[in-house]
Amino acid sequence: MAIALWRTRGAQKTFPVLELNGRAIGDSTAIIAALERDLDGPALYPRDPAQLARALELEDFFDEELGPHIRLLAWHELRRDPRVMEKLAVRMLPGPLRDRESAGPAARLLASTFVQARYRVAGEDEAARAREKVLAALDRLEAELERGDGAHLVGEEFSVADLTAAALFYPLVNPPEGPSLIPEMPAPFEAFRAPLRDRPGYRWVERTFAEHR
Ligand SMILES: N[C@@H](CCC(=O)N[C@@H](CS)C(=O)NCC(=O)O)C(=O)O
Repeated sequence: MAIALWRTRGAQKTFPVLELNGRAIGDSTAIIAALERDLDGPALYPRDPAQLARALELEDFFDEELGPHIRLLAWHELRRDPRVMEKLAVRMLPGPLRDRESAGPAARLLASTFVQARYRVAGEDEAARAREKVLAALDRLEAELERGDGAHLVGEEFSVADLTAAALFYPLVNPPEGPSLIPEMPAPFEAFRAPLRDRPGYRWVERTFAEHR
């Protein structure tokens, strides 16, 4: 958080932060807007104004209605499983610290304390609500896919809507093309995930990572 605040001169405390043409831009929505404006390359914004409005509405939906809830759920389960939490916390340490034997328990304690203080992840009621929100987002993803060609959320091209939905479902699906920060998820998270594996939305996330990442 300190680094993000420093790079964006106090404007943003989360990552990602993109440095582009001498400017540090925080928040993925603003980052994508800047990339569309300032760089040539495959467009993430549909050209058709009506499709663009729909794509931005879907970006906003997954950003607000999926992102915070899937994060809370993942941290909730990780925090309850000291063994997996320690593995993850050690992977996030800078190189030289990672190799010290005593670093594991300290990193776990620090990570555990931080995520509870920052996101209030310890409550069972909050975790149950997060599960409902993730399932509602999966329902919406599938409903939107049914409206179109089945491969894309808006139109027939990969857009900001596909990018946002697939990226934010990453902790649930954990596709092989994604970042490999999470060695394994705790058993209760696996139990939540298992019945979803055959859902069209879950499969779409796997396919989208395989084709576009
Ligand atoms: N809506 C923001 C969410 C960013 C976000 O939550 N980033 C996480 C890492 S993926 C973060 O930096 N968390 C640190 C914190 O919230 O303290 C975006 O799309 O950029």
